[in-house]
Amino acid sequence: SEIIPHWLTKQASLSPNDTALELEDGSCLTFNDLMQKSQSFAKKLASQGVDKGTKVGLFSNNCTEMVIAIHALSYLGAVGVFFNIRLTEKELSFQIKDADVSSILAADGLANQINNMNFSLQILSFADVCKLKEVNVPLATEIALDDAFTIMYTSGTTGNPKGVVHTYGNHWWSATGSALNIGIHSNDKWLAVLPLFHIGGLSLLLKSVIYGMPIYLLEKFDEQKVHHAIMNCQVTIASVVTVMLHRLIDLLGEEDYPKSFRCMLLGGGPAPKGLLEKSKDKRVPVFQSYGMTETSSQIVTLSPKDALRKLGSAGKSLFPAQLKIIDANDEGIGEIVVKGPMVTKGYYKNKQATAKSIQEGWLSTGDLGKLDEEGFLYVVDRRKDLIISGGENIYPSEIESVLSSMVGVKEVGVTGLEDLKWGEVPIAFIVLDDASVTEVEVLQYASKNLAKYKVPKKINFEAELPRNASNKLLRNKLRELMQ
Ligand code: S0N
Ligand code: AMP
Ligand code: MG
Ligand code: MG
Ligand code: MG
Repeated sequence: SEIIPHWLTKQASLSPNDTALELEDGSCLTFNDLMQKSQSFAKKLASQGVDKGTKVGLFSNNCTEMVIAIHALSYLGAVGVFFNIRLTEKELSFQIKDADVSSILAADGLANQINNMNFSLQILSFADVCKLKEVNVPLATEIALDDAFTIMYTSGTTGNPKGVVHTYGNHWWSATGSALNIGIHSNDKWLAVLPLFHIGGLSLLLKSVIYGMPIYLLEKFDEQKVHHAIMNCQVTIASVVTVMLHRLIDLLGEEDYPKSFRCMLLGGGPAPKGLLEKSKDKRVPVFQSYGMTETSSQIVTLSPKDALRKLGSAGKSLFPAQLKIIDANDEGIGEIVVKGPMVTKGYYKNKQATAKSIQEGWLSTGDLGKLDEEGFLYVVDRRKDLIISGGENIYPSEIESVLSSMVGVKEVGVTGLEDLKWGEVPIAFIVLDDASVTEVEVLQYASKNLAKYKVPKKINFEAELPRNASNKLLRNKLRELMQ
């Protein structure tokens, strides 16, 4: 394994007094502050037995303590398991067990929520950790690029969610690959408003220490606050998903963002052509990117020089990465497969799923795309059945399996419906074997077991569901039932 110096320690020695983190209230942490606080946090955590390879769950919204906790884990060689804070007890329970999580660090404001969930493992709020005594353990001075650093769960067409393992090397190559495309400017300040528990958000923290660049951290998305940050706080780059860009463009009106704002990095789902055109008209420098949890964020991004000329394209693969389209039809549309050092080596303790997705380093994304004559990627369709609502992934099978377990429900089919607010939302079609079951009851049951964004926006009761000759559910025919 290649060895590099610990990245935060290195940056703290190169640029001790430069800003690492800036908050809404104007307060800042320098790289030296961030190193000191992270090392102290690490020594406190060590008192709880956290050391190399320990899986530590993180349940937090965006805040300074979360940033500190993440770097603290790296000083101990521990692995961070990132939980989506919208998940229910049932959903979290699976991930905690699957990832062998031994303790959970929770944001102070969320500790109650997760404590009420009755997990039989240690839960410490960030404030709890701060009260612990430092133990004088040796902290990492180096990073082995092949070591695992983070795990994030992602669902699939069937079966349980899978833990995507990111090594330090994956994050390193993601950050350098991005820099070789977007460049590093001395005045750069990257806005982090995407949740840090998804890869698009987390990747910014690692870019920060590797580039020596400040992050402007927002606790959560609020279009007014993002607008303010871009207009008045010298943010030069922001990462957003489509729904965020929609709301920002509406707010922008006839104003212009400052000239120094050089990149609105759009990812995490389809980029509607209309929105891209509107952004162009308003001189918002949108760069579409394509990536996923498995590729440690963007692996294909439109470069500044092509952004206007190739509107609608996700660009070319980043410098260290490769891309090809396989099994193309006569229109050239086929599956997007990618390779590069930012691609995960696999799913946690799941050799079978890993072998199915990654062959000789090539990751099968399941997404459909085509290349134009100059080699620019156009993403045509998402992975089979995947619904993306406001940047959150939803698989119909997950909802179907939950609703099918409800008493009185005989069959369930779920599909996505276009939605003005979220892009797409899930809707369910249900055949009952107890006619007295109501929509309200189904929704209550769904809310108990599924994260809010996965709860179907509409329940349609049907006499039967469309199936083929071998009795397989035809999800693409479900919508026709509504007519
Ligand atoms: C869009 C967000 C911010 C919406 O949240 P908002 O408006 O703040 O909602 P809340 O006030 O929290 O809740 C209001 C009600 O709305 C429900 N709700 C919340 N989110 C959703 C949703 N997504 N879909 C449907 N409903 C939602 C709440 O439940 C609540 O309901 P009520 O009022 O009834 O209780 C938020 O959803 C958000 O942050 N989304 C983004 C998530 C994200 O990060 N996705 C990207 C994941 N993918 C990746 O990271 C890989 C790609 C990538 O790396 C990347 C992505 C983007 C840009 C760059 C990159 C890159 O490559 O670097
Ligand atoms: P996740 O790993 O949860 O972030 O999901 C990533 C998925 O989002 C990809 O596999 C695609 O299906 C979708 N996606 C990401 N970028 C784009 C894009 N530029 N256009 C269309 N879909 C995208
Ligand atoms: Mg996902
Ligand atoms: Mg809101
Ligand atoms: Mg497993």
